[in-house]
Amino acid sequence: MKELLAKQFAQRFATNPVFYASSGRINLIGEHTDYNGGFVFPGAIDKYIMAAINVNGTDKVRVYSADLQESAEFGLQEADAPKEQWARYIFGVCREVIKRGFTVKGFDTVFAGNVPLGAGLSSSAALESCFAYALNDLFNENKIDKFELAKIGQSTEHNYCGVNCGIMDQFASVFGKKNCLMRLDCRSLEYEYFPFDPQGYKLVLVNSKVKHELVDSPYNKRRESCERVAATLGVETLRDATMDMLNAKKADVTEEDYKRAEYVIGEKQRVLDVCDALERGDYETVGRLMYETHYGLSKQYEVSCEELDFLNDIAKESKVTGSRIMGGGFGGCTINLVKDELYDHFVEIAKTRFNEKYGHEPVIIDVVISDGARRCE
Ligand code: GAF
Repeated sequence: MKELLAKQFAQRFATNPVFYASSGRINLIGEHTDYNGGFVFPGAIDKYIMAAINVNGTDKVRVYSADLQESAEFGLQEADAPKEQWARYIFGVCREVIKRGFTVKGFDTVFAGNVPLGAGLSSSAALESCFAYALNDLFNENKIDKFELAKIGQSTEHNYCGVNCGIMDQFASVFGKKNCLMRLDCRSLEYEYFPFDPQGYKLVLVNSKVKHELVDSPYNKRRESCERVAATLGVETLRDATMDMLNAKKADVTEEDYKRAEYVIGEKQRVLDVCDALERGDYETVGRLMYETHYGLSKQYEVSCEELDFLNDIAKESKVTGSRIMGGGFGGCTINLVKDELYDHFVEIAKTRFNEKYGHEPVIIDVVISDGARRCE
């Protein structure tokens, strides 16, 4: 990818760029817990966005997306927001850096990526983190700390892209470390690296190719439900809620909000239980908890879809250790923890049965847990 970007950059801008990259992420467990102050357990992956960048001595940013084969140009004032949705991610990052009192000057850039779009692997966080990291390095002597870089990406989603997301995706993209998952406490922002190398198992993603798009999806509505319940219970976030507290106020929340909160309360404990099980090497328990999460996301939080439920059923029938929908939901992938000896059989069955039912094969994505945001020398 670096060669491709170098070539395209040279054709357009005729100067020597610096290269930066940041990764997409998986999440083993802990879904929709981040904006509830709970725990998540993600890792960065070997699918990333890379950008070639150089300052251009103007007050304009000129961007070329090698994948879309489209360009955009914008200034750095609030009124200069580009009309292209994809360019708003980069504009938003520039604005959020400036709003925090740091420097951004005009630059030229060409970027590309291999994070499948709409699959729930956080291509948008990878893009934001790549540019946040680059602007910190190019213009600010790396004075912005890594958490602030993640928050710059998150605020970009909130203020320029219409998704009221939590911090998980940008955190994973910025902090990712090779062969490690990270348990993040989204309230205190304390985190711990967990080396992840499950002997005898593979992690595989099965992409339903149902388009996952959080902008305009009911994602923000789920968050509002959680905030309503937290307010009714008199707690800041559902992190501080228990099932007893929820049941005591059952009459004061809607049936729908009750189900949403029930899921979140269960899920925040599951993350901790998975971490404990991993430390014991108990993958059967990890897998069982993944299935529980799927059930919760499907029946209580209602962010699954028919195709993903079907893939989950196939996994169960094929004796896959753990399987669940991954990411924000409404499409995208399942994440599966599969014993080595079952892997080929599962992949074959998933492809055949899904194809029979939906007329196309799901895409199998093997992932390697990798480093996060970086300058590529
Ligand atoms: C999306 C969001 F961007 C994350 O913040 C998180 O809430 C996730 O959905 C669900 O766990 O990826």
